[in-house]
Amino acid sequence: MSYKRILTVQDISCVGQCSLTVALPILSACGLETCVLPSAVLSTHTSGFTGYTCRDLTEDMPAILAHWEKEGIDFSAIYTGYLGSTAQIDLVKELFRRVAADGCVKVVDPAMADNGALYPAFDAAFVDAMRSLCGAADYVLPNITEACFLTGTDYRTAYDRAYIDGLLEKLRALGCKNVVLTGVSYAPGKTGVAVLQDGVYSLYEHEKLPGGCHGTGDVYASAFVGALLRGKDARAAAKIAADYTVACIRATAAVENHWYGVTFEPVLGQLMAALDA
Ligand code: PXL
Repeated sequence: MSYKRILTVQDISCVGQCSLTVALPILSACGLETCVLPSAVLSTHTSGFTGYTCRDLTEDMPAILAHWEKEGIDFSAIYTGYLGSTAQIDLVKELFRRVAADGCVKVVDPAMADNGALYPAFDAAFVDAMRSLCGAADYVLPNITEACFLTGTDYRTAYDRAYIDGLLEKLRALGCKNVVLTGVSYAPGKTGVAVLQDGVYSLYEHEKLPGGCHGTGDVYASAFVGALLRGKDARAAAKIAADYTVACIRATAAVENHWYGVTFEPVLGQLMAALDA
């Protein structure tokens, strides 16, 4: 039996159901040994809470990497989510060089923006650094806002296939081998994921549920990586992750006053079943 060890690098938002508190349980449920490199510890995530604490762990990261290297520890996949600074992006590039096993799958979720705007912590220099990290990835998973920032494209809420094709091609021109673009909606009531896998376009469309939920990007990316590492191709993994995310959003809507995150736990069984199908 092949047993895969994956490293995920992102923050721990202690409360908020995003980043590591989502990635770790989802990847474990997918049957993967999941190692973590926490980039920061925050009391909550930064979207909707005020007065959160944040301890940046950038200074600890080089010593952690050096220790792993000394121990001969390497990874079948490295998956990055929310990163706090350009220094952390540089460290991820070091990880790609120094602890990637042969054939290591590098997945970058450029978690930095949504709904046409950057998250509060980020600026143009961060976008430049993220662009360069995406160029070193096998798979990138931006939403449309992030794709626009990465490619210098005007953000639009109404668009056609040519606009999406333009984003996918410009992302590929950065050096990313495969692109999974989330939140692609060509018709009211529908949304989906556009995948450019080895240059071949596909779209998985599904129902668009009313109301957004914070953290869906992290749920989606974690489930996608889990499915990919379980041997699905990008197209199949994109579908499995989309179906799971829809189930999570539905489950969240059933919980009163749960505004800050996605209740992904009660439907983990659905993800596991989809991987075995
Ligand atoms: O879900 C992305 C995310 C992760 N981590 C932190 C965040 C956010 C989005 O706002 O603030 C700390």
